Amino acid sequence: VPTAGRVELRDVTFGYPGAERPVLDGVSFVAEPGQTTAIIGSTGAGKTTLLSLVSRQYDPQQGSVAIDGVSVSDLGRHEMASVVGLIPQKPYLFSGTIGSNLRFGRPEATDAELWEALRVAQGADFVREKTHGLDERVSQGGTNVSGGQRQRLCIARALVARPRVYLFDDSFSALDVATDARLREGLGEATAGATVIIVAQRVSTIRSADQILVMDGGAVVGRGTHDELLESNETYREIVES
Ligand code: M5T
Ligand code: MG
Repeated sequence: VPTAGRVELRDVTFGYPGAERPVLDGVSFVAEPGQTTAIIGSTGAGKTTLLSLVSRQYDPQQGSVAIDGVSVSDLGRHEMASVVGLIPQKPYLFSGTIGSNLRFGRPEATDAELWEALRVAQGADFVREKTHGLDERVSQGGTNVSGGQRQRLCIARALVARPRVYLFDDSFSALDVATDARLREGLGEATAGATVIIVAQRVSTIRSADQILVMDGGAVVGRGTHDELLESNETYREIVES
């Protein structure tokens, strides 16, 4: 279990190529190993964009993004895969088998490790029901895996890779409350010691976080625990009470 993965953003400004206005403006925060940082904010606030900078799909125009003191721009693609596990808001699969998808970040993983990750991700049952199990073929646009199953496979894929940093982009909002609770309980154990950053909508997901960042219009407009923010932050109250 990793015990490092400190994420630090310093004064990050970013705009998409060709756009006139930046989407992120002066964002700074630290996410510590062993802790969960939740990010909350209205649609278009820049949450997904923020995660794409941490996973280095883009580089900021200003400021820095570092993991354990190393700028992510100094990490190679292969290295990046073992440092950061992103579970995207729109989960995707590669053409291949379920097993090859799960092994993407760590080709040497055993079948037992894949099943354990599937168990935690609440995906073992539906894979077991497939005729070919881990060898069942899936494709990018395939319909033999539902949206929710796709999401669980992406969570399992991240777990198999054992990264230092997990980025969950709205991975739990579509789950029913019971599955959500079961999944996050298992994840708590499986990701212990790593840095966990969760973009979330549900109060039950957010309130147990060690730190909550409130985003609005590309800026961090509040940070603290649930109780602290309820007390002090109007934007947080509006989001939580809506
Ligand atoms: C923030 C724009 C988007 C919005 C702003 C991903 C993406 C976003 N945008 C682009 O121009 N190009 C892109 O590829 O950036 O968008 P976000 O970061 O996706 O916001 P969010 O994750 O907080 O929103 P949501 O709806 O997921 O809660 O102006 O148009
Ligand atoms: Mg988003």
